Amino acid sequence: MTSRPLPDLAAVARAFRIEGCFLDGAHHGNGHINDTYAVRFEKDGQPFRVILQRVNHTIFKNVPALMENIRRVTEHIRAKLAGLPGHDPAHETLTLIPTVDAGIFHQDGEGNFWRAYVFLEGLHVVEVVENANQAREAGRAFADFQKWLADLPAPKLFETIPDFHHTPRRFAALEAAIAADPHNRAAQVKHEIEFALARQTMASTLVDLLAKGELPERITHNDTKINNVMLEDGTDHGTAVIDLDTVMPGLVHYDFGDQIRTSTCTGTEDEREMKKVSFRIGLFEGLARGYLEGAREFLTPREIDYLAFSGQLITFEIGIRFLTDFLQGDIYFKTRRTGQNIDRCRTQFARARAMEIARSQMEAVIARYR
Ligand code: ADP
Ligand code: GN1
Ligand code: MG
Repeated sequence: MTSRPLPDLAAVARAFRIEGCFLDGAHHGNGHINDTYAVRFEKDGQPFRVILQRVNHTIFKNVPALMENIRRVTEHIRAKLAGLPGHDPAHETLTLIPTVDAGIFHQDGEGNFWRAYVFLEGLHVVEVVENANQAREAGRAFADFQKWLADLPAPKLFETIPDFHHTPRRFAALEAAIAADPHNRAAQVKHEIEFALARQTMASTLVDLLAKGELPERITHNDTKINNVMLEDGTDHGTAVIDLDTVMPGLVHYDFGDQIRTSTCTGTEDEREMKKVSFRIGLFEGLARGYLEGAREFLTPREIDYLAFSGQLITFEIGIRFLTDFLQGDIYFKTRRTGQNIDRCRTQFARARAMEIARSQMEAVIARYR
């Protein structure tokens, strides 16, 4: 939005090793968490772009540890791809630009944390999947990402947001928000609260299987929405997985579930006309095919058994997070209008419900590609 003020991007850029003259900068992308800017420079008459990002340090309490995760993950992927024929490390993962004193982030005078990435040119993101090929490409890209990180050397990655996909704790947070109702909003969203409360038993399914050792913990992305993977211009080939703030130990179902949420439905995340929101089995088929093409070789049979279910669970989980944030006065997700979080919640619940209904069809697709 044009009215949002821009920080002094030229001053921020001076903290990084960027060889060129600053031209200008603008807000970039549609993330809900960080502040992202595309900044233009010029060197020897050639313009080029850089991404500057102010990391949300209210949400991410330990930015230095988070940045160390990102350094390790991107260096590991880069080294791995350098040895794999047909791959281009510079385009298939993010590249951090160091600060002038060789650090991986810059802290400004106000305590904000900044990082700089090489701008991934020739690639784009979509906000809503347009066809089954995009779903398949995104699925394969996230599967590759999980595969490439499977042998990341110890130590374990830092947990940047504890219990990020602990659905029962997300549910407990919703119950607390309903009880406190600090903005007197609960009365407006009775149906959504009812929908959520009726599904409490489902919430613990995955964390229980993890606790029992029936599903293995792996390194997962945890925020696999469709605008966190870059597709090649022209071909839509799934290329770089981005937004690495939540890469940490998790279940593959957190990733596949969030991909089902964002890659198999029509309508935007905050669509207000519910008739535009529908689950598309053809898009799910594309996604499942692409994901299993990449992940089949390392998944256990038990993990595959829960892939179809993960869609309804993770979509429900994100729905209750939007509902909780609405009740708490819109303090977590960025919003541009009042009611945006409740619109987001409604689309998630409509999607989750559609997946409940389509469950046996989804299972049949998984059975075909497993
Ligand atoms: P958030 O955590 O707020 O979602 P992201 O890291 O996902 O932030 O970045 C927001 C958007 O900025 C992405 O959806 C993508 O469109 C764009 N983006 C991020 N990093 C790059 C990059 N290195 N090159 C090009 N575009 C990028
Ligand atoms: C946030 O950062 P972004 O916009 O890609 C959120 C995800 C939610 C998503 C819902 C760190 O993702 O967990 O699923 O919004 N990220 C964080 O659109 O909370
Ligand atoms: Mg993002």
